[in-house]
Amino acid sequence: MTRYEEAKQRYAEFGVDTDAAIAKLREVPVALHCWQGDDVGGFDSKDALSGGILTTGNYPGKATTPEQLMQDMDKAMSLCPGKKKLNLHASYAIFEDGEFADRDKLEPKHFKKWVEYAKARNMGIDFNPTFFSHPMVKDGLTLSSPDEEVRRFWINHGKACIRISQYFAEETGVPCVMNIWTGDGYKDIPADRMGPRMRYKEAFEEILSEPHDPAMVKPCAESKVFGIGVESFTAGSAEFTLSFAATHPGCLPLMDNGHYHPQEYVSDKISALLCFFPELALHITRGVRWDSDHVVLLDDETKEMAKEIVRNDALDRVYMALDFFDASINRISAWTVGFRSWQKALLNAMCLPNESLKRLQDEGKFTELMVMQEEAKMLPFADVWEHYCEVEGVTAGPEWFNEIKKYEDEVLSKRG
Ligand code: RNT
Ligand code: ZN
Repeated sequence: MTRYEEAKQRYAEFGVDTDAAIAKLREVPVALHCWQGDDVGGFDSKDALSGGILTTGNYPGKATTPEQLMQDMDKAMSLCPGKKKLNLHASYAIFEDGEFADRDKLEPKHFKKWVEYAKARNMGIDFNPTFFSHPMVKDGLTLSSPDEEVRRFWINHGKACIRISQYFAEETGVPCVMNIWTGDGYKDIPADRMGPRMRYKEAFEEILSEPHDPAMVKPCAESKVFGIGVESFTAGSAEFTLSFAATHPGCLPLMDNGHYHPQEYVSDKISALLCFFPELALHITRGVRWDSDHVVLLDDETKEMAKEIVRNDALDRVYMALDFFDASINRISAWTVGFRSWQKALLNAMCLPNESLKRLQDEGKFTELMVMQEEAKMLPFADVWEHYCEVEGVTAGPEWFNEIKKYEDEVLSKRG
């Protein structure tokens, strides 16, 4: 018997069908974010990263052209099992032959190369308007700015992004999740909190008025508790974005698990939202003391989030995207570890005896529930993971890192 066959039997004793779990996971798309590859730099502006987010580190070999970024993403994806979706930011527009369009004038054609890239790899595309790292961010504000001209510029950007999202969906045949996040806020105690929020609300509504097919374009509102330089006030707080999504049919709430107080857990919030929203979206990250955007690992909270999606049978109601950016380590390894970690968390959740554990809870058998939850942790998960990787044609063990070392030698180290 192979190790997998043995493992399969052990799991079967717990009532778990590992073959079924693997077959299911292979169909679940997870979006890989292009911005880990170049420290959220993008191609459309020379402006430094701003808007309350920050990358630290200067690991050599960063992608600086669309071709390099695509090549690097290919490398990462070749080392990850599972179905992928591409996650783009508007700042990654590709301009050809010296042409340029500012953010409010972006058109589908500026993303044609990305569509070709995605189609050739059988991937859908998610999209994000870029409300940061741009000279039209005035006093740290975009959609909530008191300056009409600033607001107009960013509303037009949002509308352009809806049209581009519609184009992505039509071209790929896969719904496009379009996430709105702005870092709008204040460093110090504001005198008016409501004004910026009302302006944000109205601007958001105007963006959503841009025609789109709600079955194919899924606008989202992402909240945040605070950002670097905007520590005292964030217009798009949790209450603001959640209420916005709740009162605007077709708009999904997006929870980034780095965007809450450190004692708040998104794993606990998923079911709360599933009671009310037909669909929701996640940015999966790892906050270390704050929204630090560290690489996702297979830690307890990551596992718990995956469990909440899987055992509530919500894989088709929760759009999952990774969101982290570490510039201090090999960026392709960062992508790979993050993507593989989330795959492990999903597979682990699918290989738990979820139904019988629920039953123990409902029968009030709390001692047995604790015992069984702890015993389930000792099942031979690594053997199932290895088999899944084999089926997906990728390396299961740490040998994948040799590929990266080789790539660093042959490709990354030659970049200027
Ligand atoms: C920032 C938000 C946002 C960004 C990306 C680049 O705190 O998490 O989602 O990370 O849009
Ligand atoms: Zn995010």
